[in-house]
This record gives sequence, structure tokens and C-alpha cells, in this order.
Amino acid sequence: MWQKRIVLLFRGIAAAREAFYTGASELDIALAFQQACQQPEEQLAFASIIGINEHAGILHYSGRDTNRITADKRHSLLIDAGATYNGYAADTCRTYAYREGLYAEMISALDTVQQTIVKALRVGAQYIDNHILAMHQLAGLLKEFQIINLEPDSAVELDLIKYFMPHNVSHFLGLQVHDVGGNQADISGTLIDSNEPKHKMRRVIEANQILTVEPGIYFIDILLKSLAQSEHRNVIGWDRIEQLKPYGGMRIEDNILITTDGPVNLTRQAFKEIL
Ligand SMILES: [Mn+2]
Repeated sequence: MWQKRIVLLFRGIAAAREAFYTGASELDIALAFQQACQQPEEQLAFASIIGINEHAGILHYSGRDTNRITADKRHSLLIDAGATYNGYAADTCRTYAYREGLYAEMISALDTVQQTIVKALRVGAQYIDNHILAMHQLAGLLKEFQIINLEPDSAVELDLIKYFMPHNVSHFLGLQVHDVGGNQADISGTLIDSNEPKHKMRRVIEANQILTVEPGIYFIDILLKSLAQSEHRNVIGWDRIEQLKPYGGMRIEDNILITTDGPVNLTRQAFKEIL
């Protein structure tokens, strides 16, 4: 059943990608997604996030904001969308570069980071450790692309990644797209007592859980402004950031089934079936 809902979703993402490369507006891309999924908007898992250029950096860009106008200069597309199947939600994100170059290379590096985070998911481990691994991986990417000119360990220690990825790496997926229970200590609903309340996932990884893994990098004015005013401004590659700002950002998200034999990437399995 999981496979079926993700296959549906991938047809939608493939159609959206095609629409982007042939010049469609954000709204037309959203409609191409729905047509391929054969789902009216209210049946989708959530309102599709479809952002061209700078809009790729807006975390919940959708609905009334969606642009009806075709962008003259096309740089990037971020699509984060989900079909449903038998009431269960899928939630996948892909980012596409309009042409080869630095941004396309960064997407490919983020893809490697994302798959490293996925492969590290192990039954019995703490989700929070996976989050920490993600922070180190992203710090490595930001250094490689000269955005943070510091060794990854120092960038994580100084908590600099939050200026470029201000969201969680994972959430549960089920009847709800952000399914509940990430901070639940037991079956009666007791919450995990922690001094890290901002994390959606603080549980131990268990077999048969389904969750997303969705690292991203964004160039968001309000965050960059506060970084520029911080004591860390001198280790930041501001020229590189200016160069990447017109692309908005990027995110790659897959849906993962945890098993005792390791993580199963349902999204990539389904993508392979279709391609
Ligand atoms: Mn998600």
C-alpha cells in the first residue's frame, strides 16, 4: 500500500518537473501535479508547496501565495507535495535546477547528504542522534560550497546551521502528514521530558515506524540578516550567498520505513519502478 501511494505521488512530481522545464507558472505546475495524481486539492495530504526561484526558500509557500505568472528568468523549482492512498499520507520533496552550474552541484551534494542521513537510521538508536548527524553533514556541505568557512564540527558547535536550515530533519508520517507521537514516551501519551522541546522527534527508532528525512539549505533574508548582525558574520561567505539567493533554497525529502534489517527508502524504490 505504501508503494502505491508513493508511485501515485511520483507521477505527480514527474509531471510537475516537466511543467517547470517547459515554462509553466507555479499554479500550472500545481495543477499538473494534481492531474497526474488524479486527486482534487482536498484529497491531497497537504497543500502542495511549489516555489520557483526565491519562492523555493519559503518553507510553507502554497495556496493563495502561488504565482499565476510565468517567471521570465527561471532558476529553480522546489516541489514538496503529497498524495494520499486509503487515507494515508505521502510527503516527498524534490528540487530542480533549470540549468547546470553551482546550484545544480549543490542539489547533488544535498542528495548525498540526505542518503547518508537515511542510511544511518537504526532500530534502537535515538532520533536526536540522527538529527545531530544531519547537522554535521550539512555543515560539511556548507563548507564545501564556501558558505560557512569553518570546519564542520565548529559550525555545529556554534549552532550556525539553523541560519540555513530552520526546520526539523524528520517527522512521522501516517494518517496525518505530520503524524503525532514523535515526543511520546509511552502508549498512554506521556511526553518525553527533555530540554530540547523544539524537536519533533525525540523517540527511540523502532521497527515499522514511517518517517520522512528532509534536509534543506535556504537563503532566507530574515535569518541572513540576524547572522550578519551576529559575531559569526566574518566566517560567512556572503558573496557566495548573494550568488545563490535568486535560487531561494533546496530540500530533498523521502519517506522511510524502519525495519530490523535497516531503513527502506519507499520513495526511491517507487521512483525506480516508474523510471
Ligand atoms: Mn515533510
